[in-house]
Amino acid sequence: MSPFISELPKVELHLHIEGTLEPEMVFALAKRNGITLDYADESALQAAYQFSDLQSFLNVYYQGMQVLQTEQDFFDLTWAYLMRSQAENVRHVEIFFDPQAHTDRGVAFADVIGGIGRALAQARQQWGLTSHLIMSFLRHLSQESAFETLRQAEPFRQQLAGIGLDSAEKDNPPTKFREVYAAAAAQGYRLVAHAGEEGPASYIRDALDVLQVERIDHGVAAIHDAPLMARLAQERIPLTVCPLSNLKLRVINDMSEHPMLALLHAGLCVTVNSDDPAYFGGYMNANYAALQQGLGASNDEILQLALNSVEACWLSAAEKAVLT
Ligand code: ES4
Ligand code: ZN
Repeated sequence: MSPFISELPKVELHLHIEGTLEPEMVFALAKRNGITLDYADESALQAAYQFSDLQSFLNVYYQGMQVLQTEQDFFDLTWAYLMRSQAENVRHVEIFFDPQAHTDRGVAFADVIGGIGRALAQARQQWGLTSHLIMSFLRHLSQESAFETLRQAEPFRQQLAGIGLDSAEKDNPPTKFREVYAAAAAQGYRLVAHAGEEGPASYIRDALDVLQVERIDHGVAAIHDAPLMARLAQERIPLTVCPLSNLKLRVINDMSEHPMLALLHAGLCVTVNSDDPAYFGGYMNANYAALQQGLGASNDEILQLALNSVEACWLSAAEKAVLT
C-alpha cells in the first residue's frame, strides 16, 4: 500500500453499514443468535461472493444481514467498521443504513439506530471521528413502505442527517419516490439517491430534477451523457463513486475502463468510496489503490479526489477546515 494513500486523511461518503458485515462476524453473530447458516464455514461463504450484476449481490447481501438482530449486533457491526476506518486514517464518515431490511423481519427501528448511533458516539468520544447517518429507502419496495419508514424515523429525527435511495435500480426509477422525497425535504432531511450505477443517465437527471437531491451516489453512467456531465461539473454536484464496487458488480469489466479520471478531468466533483467493503474486496485505502494501480491515478489526482470528498461532505466550513 502506497504510504501516500494510507497516510492521506480520508472522508467516506458512500458506505452501507450492512455491507461491512465480514464473513467472520456473520458466523459469530449466527452462533450468538442461534441461527443456522446455509454455509459450512467462512471460506464457503466468501466463495459465494462472485457477482454478475447488482441483483446477484443484493441477494447475498440481504441474506447475510439476517444475522443482525439485536441492538448489540448493530453496535458490534458499526464498531468493527469504525475501528478499521480509524486504522486507515478515515476522519469523517457519512453512513447509510437500510431500515426496511431489518424492520421487515421484525427488528425494531430503535434497536437498529440505537446500536449504530452508540458506536458512532463512542468513536466521536474516543478519537474525535465525526459522522452523519443517512436512512436509505429500498427502491424495490413501494413508496408507501418508504413513507411508513419515514414515520417510524420521526422519534429519531435529530440522529438522521439525510435520506437516500438504494437497492435494485433497474425498473425502479427516482420518479417512483417523488412524494416521499418531498415529504422528507419538508422535515429538513438532506437528500441523496443512488442513480446511474446500473441504471441510465436519465435517472441521474431525474434524481436531481424530480427528487431534488444534492449529491448522487455512483453516477458513473453520466460518462455516456455529455450535456449531463457539463451540468454536473457546472453545479459541482458531488458523485460518490465506488471503484471496487463497480468492478465487482461488472459495471466495468476492468479497472482500466473506470470513468473516474475522465469525470475528474471534466471538472466533476467525484469522490472515492467503499460502498459494501466486506463484499467488494476492500475498504477506503483499497479503493484509492485500485485507481492508482488499475487506472494509473497520480498522487495529484488522488489528492484532488480526497479534497473533493471534503468539499462534498456535510460538515460545517469550520470542521472542513480542520481536515484540509
Ligand atoms: C448497494 Cl452497490 C449498491 N447499489 C445499490 N444498492 C445497494 N445497497 C447496498 N449496496
Ligand atoms: Zn451504495
